[in-house]
Amino acid sequence: MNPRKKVDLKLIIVGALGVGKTSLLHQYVHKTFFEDYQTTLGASILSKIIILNDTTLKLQIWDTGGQERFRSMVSTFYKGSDGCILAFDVTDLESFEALNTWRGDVLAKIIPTEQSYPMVALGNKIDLEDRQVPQEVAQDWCKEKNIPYFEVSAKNDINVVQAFEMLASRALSRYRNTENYLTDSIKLSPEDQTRRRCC
Ligand SMILES: Nc1nc2c(ncn2[C@@H]2O[C@H](COP(=O)(O)OP(=O)(O)OP(=O)(O)O)[C@@H](O)[C@H]2O)c(=O)[nH]1
Ligand SMILES: [Mg+2]
Repeated sequence: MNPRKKVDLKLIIVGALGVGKTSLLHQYVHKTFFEDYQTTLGASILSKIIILNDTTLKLQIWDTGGQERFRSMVSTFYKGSDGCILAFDVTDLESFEALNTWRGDVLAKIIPTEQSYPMVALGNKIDLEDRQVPQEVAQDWCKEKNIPYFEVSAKNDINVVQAFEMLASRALSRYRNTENYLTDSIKLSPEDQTRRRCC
């Protein structure tokens, strides 16, 4: 019998149109990259099982389409998530400027709303020459918001695993804190017990 604990985590990836959300996810989960662009219609889910700190994590990662017309629909998926990737394209200044709005949207929708909700920011496409967002500018924004920042390339598989696993690790810590809090208070209702996803 495997003595490891198992935890299910729901993660989401958000950001402007075409910044590479789907590509990052495919690189992380399938180790593949496609040059062709197929916009994500609404949302889709990919799963990956990893082992972190002697815990088996089943990551369910929700990929959301960046198109404006899906914005209100995809925001319904934020609810109940354990962490979020904020993605932008370092060659597209507008996509970086939009991060504030994406972050605000997510924080407004997650339940419960809390300061410790895990997020990481990814500046994607660092393999390209025509950068519009200097690394320091992105770093300063993230520092101010207390969000870890990674410069990544879905195409060349740079920093992708590190970024996803940083988020998974933070989401796991938050999960454990909540679990301890609930255990300590010994006030778990049967519904709450069913809701906890640890086995
Ligand atoms: N050079 C380069 N191109 C990338 C990278 N990541 C993604 N792309 C390309 O950027 C385009 C858009 O990528 P997607 O992953 O579909 O972007 P998305 O954010 O999922 O887009 P929506 O679903 O429409 O919101 C595709 O043509 C990808 O091949 C990268 O790291 N480097
Ligand atoms: Mg997509």
